[in-house]
Amino acid sequence: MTEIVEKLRNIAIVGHGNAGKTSLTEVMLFKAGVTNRLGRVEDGNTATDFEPEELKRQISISSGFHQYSSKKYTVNLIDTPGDQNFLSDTKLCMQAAEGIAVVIDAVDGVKVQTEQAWDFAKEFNLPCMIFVNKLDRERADFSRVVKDATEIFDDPKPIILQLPIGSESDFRGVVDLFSMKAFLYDESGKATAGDIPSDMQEAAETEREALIENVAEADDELLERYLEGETLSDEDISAALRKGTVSRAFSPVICGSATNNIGVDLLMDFILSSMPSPIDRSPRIGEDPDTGNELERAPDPDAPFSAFVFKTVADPYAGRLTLFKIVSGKLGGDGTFYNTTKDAKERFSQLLKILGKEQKPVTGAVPGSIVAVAKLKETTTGDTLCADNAKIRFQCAEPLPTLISYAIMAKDKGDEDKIFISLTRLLEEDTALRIDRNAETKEILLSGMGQVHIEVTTEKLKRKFNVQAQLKTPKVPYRETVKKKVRVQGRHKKQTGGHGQFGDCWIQLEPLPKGQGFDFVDKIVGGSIPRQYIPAVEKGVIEASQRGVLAGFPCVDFRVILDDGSFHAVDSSEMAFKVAGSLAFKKAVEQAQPVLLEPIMEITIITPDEYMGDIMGDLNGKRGRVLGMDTKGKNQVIKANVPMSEFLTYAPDLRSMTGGRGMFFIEFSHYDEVPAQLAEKIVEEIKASKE
Ligand SMILES: Nc1nc2c(ncn2[C@@H]2O[C@H](COP(=O)(O)OP(=O)(O)OP(=O)(O)O)[C@@H](O)[C@H]2O)c(=O)[nH]1
Ligand SMILES: [Mg+2]
Repeated sequence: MTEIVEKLRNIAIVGHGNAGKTSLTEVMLFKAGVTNRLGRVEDGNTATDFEPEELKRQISISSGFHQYSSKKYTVNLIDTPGDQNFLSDTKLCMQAAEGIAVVIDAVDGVKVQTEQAWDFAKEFNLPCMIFVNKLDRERADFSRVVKDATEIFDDPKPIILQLPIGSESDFRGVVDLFSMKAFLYDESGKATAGDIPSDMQEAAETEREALIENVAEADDELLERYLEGETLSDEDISAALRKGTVSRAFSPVICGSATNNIGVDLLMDFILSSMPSPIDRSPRIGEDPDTGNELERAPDPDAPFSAFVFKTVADPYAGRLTLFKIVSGKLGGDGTFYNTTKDAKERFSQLLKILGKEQKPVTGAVPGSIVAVAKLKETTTGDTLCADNAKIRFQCAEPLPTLISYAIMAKDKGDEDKIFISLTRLLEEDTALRIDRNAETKEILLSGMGQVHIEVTTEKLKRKFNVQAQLKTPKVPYRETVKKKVRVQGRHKKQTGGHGQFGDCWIQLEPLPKGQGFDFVDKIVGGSIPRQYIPAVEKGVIEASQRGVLAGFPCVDFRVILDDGSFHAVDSSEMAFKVAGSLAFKKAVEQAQPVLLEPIMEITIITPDEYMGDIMGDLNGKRGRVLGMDTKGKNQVIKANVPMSEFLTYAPDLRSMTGGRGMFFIEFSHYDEVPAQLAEKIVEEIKASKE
């Protein structure tokens, strides 16, 4: 059984959007005989892009899973999305892989999203290889891409394993520097091995020398022999190539063209020979849920069962599908396990493997397997599953933070609850979404990674749950505060006929420093207001502060000191003092120079150098304040404070400024005063919208 685990490969295909990951996956499945027709992204018939939202846009939105067998090996491919909007799924699904193949477009080169995927690999300590794709395209440039990759990716450092033969429309094959053979491809993707073309002989020899030196460095003993001038055998080099790849000493670079079916067979061979199996990875560390003590699980079939859930798919008919990776032990075709995260026992009736859009029952699975079950009751993404009698909890990666929010409403009146319930279901499968009900503005806020992400979500709402949603830019949660100290009287008196009402208080209102909220101080002496009425005054103040005098936003950062008042033996009541407190507060705010506060966000923008000018100009125009700048690889990183109101829809702006090459993170920072002129305009607009 250990041999099955040794011969298992879980490879995530990652890289920037449009690099050719889905096309490459398609060719691999075709070559392995899994499919009998080669699909194309343009025709909407690939094995791993099948959701209507993907077909419409011709991009991957959710990671696709598929499997092939070759030479007694089983290879699971995870075709991840490269678009910024869907990178959270990429990150979470990369956890199920033992190694990644980074696809780089030979024309576009390394992009910000390529770097992000590379950073995720580093975070998960995943071995990497690079496939330089689209060498058939006009302006494709293998050396430039490798040079860029070497500058940007230092850990693990790229090393060249192949050279392209011919370029652009004349791209015909590759020279393999390990076997020192040329592979030339015909139109069907069939390779003929032969001698290296004479004009490439010299370059190939130089590169082979560099390769062997790099590879030898992964093994001290080998390096010593190499430095002493010994000629290393093919077995030595091949073993060291595998060792260095698996230990992240380097990441081998190979090349080809997915759509022209060049170099794909060599990629498949490399996955078998040099990429890690579950056994090559160190045991996964977890903790005992009862004691918090560290525990570990190795990919041993005889160890107790443990697994973690990295993805959930919401299906309104078939129910929830839970995808998990088995870390240790075995699982049968049906049975039970324990969910440590939810503290719940779960039962499943059919273990499944995922083959594109289909699921196929399996009778069992070993460590390292990527499998799924349907209709679990409690389990969601990120949970740990394990044997009842050997509990463990693993740490899972968090989804990426959301970047953009929209107010979401039902198109048809009365569908609001349905929207909310359906969104909750979608949140199960897409953990990069967030919904909040804003108590202040009464809106349902849908937050995600970008505009396209939010749009796709409304399309899924329609398709999966048959509810139509409308999106609107959300309202900005402004606040109000005061700038001056004042003292006023609040007097509530109604003493005409029957039982009257009487409450009278004097309060001081003063500003507090930013972010301090609210403070109420009781300084009544001599019983000018009886004890039992003092909380009522405070209640009145709090109630009035919920709706500020400027535009009805909550008032914050102030102190109220109650220092005097009077009462009536019969007519005073809690209600009367509450009204008095409320009146006093409103009067005080009007005199205390009220101002509007707006939420300020901290934004981090990562962009290639050439767009810096445009981005900085745009930041200035949007009242941004730059906090600092830094470089990261070939990119610039800008940090700035920006008003939320100006950045509600920044994703499309940045996309158009940088041709999709820039990206950003944004999070709430603090509240700050709105410049007076602008505040006036906002207040007027809000008043007008209320009328
Ligand atoms: N000329 C050429 N085009 C290619 C090659 N590989 C892929 N393409 C085309 O590039 C486009 C994008 O390919 P995909 O396979 O969808 O790219 P992807 O990396 O999966 O993109 P996302 O899923 O959006 O991240 C499609 O139009 C493909 O036909 C190639 O080797 N050469
Ligand atoms: Mg794709």
